[in-house]
Amino acid sequence: MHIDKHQITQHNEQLEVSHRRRFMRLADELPNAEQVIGRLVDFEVAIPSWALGTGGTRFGRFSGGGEPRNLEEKIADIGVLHALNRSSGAISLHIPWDIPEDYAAIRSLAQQNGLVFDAMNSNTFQDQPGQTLSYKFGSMQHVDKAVRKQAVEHNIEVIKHGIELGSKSLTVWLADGSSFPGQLNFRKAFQNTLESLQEVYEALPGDWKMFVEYKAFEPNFYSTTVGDWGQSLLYSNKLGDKAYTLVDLGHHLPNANIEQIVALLLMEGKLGGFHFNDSKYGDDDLTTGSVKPYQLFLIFNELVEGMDNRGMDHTNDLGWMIDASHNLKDPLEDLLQSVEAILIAYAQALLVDRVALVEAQAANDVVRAQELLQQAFRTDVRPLVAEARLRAGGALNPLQLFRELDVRGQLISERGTKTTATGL
Ligand code: RM4
Ligand code: MN
Ligand code: MN
Repeated sequence: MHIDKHQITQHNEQLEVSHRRRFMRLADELPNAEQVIGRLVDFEVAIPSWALGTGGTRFGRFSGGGEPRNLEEKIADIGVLHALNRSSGAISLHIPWDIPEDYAAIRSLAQQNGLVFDAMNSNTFQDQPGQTLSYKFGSMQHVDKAVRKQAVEHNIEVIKHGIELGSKSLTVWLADGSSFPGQLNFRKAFQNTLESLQEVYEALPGDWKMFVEYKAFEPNFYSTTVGDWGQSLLYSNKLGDKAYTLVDLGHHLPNANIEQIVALLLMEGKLGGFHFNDSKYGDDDLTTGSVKPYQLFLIFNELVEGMDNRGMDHTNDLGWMIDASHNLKDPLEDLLQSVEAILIAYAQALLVDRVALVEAQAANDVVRAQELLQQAFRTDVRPLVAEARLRAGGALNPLQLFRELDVRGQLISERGTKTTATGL
């Protein structure tokens, strides 16, 4: 499945007149439309290899048709997304689900699709066929040194695959924790995990980053060994300059103030990566922006303010990634929606009048401060996002074109109706 330039051009020609009208009206009202467009053109969000198949719940999995059967097909799927929106030019691999057989071939396939390799993910939350020791009672925290060693070696293996592909970061998410009080000694579990992470850190190339992802609960339900941003920050501070905290939006307890967490991690120079998704209750992994778009905007507001405060490059200094996995929608349509929601929230955050906000805060003008944020949030920035995409060579309406071209139908005829992507 490949999308030709002329198919995009043809689609854009049909929508051009009405787009131009809406865009001109909006650009006219905004003081910084061109600057926002420039930022949007540069912005990239990595796509996780495990989001391309239909996700399941613990009760069942309903595979969709045409799911990618191997790494090559996953790269092709993300190539389609990137051709449509020009903002998904990176793939994040999960090992062992995506072990490359031929590095050079995979690198060149990615290049043909305009993709680079984002963070590599290790997996010590499942036992693999033929694995010597089990992770049933944890991996890096395990009471048995031999299990910890196996987990460390797996992570070093993942780094090696990443080096071959040109990745520059490793994300470690651990399912480690306990489900019953008394099961674990919290301090020992922490120390064991720290020691294991230190060994992995030692193997990290000089220009790599390590992201320590936290999660409040699940699969363990009493304690998690990297359970919140405080614990993740402890680990990354102890590990060193190449270690950072990774925030996954779905990994907090209900109603957590994620925007405040983001602000403080940025202040400490310890925010490294970001996993976008949305949720109502727990780690629901729903489409980004589908449930709480205002929260997404408030998070972006802190991201933009905090990155600017430290002189950070918006596109490259943080690892941006979607981490969602769905069981109702076409995964590719879902990802197109997520990327769009991210770009919308980012554009809105770029519209906040920062000078006026600082003044309102200094004057304790609470009403004005709220008005300034909501003025930005209530602006329909979709024409700016579409204009950025147009200038970057993408489709004015990626989702519409995806359906017009019957991409899923073509994938089903290429791959069949009963394919199952490796992953969760
Ligand atoms: C976890 C976490 C990780 C991802 C796995 C598949 O809940 O979000 O980032 O590696 O799911
Ligand atoms: Mn995640
Ligand atoms: Mn998750």
